[in-house]
Amino acid sequence: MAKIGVVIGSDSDWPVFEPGWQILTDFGVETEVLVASAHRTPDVVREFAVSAGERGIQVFIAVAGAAAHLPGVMASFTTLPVIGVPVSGSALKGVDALLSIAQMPAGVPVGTMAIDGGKNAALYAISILALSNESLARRLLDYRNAQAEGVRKRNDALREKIRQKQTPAR
Ligand code: RP5
Repeated sequence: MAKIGVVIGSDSDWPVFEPGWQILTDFGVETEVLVASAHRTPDVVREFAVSAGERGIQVFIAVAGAAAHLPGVMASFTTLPVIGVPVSGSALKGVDALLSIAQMPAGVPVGTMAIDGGKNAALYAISILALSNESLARRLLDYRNAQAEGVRKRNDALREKIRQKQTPAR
């Protein structure tokens, strides 16, 4: 079974990724989560990246805030796809992390999500795995269809509310 390696720069980043972890779990995708920092524990980061193949990891998600080097450092140690999630918890509200993660020099890419975009990181990772996993591809389509149905229902509810307000009381 395909596995996603999730590395978060600090346990304080977990609330940003927890909704994404929930999605991965709901899709039946196994995760291996590690707290490790590109600055504070660089050796642990390297070990996690280079040993991925033997543990069945196919995609990495790296979540970090402030001067967020973690996704880029992970990507430097592996050719597996690395999806970066900038965290908003800094004085610059995540703009620092967004630029650090997105502005990788050419040669070692990191796919960058929105600030605090943990859910999309999970869905993007699933879409990569779904390229070679039909059952995941079907579940991803079901997820999209359910989402579209939710929008239709909210549209109907809002239009009904507006209609009732427009109807003059007798
Ligand atoms: C970054 O510094 C982490 O990813 C986190 O977003 C931020 C603060 O870390 P803590 O001081 O909460 O451990 O490296």
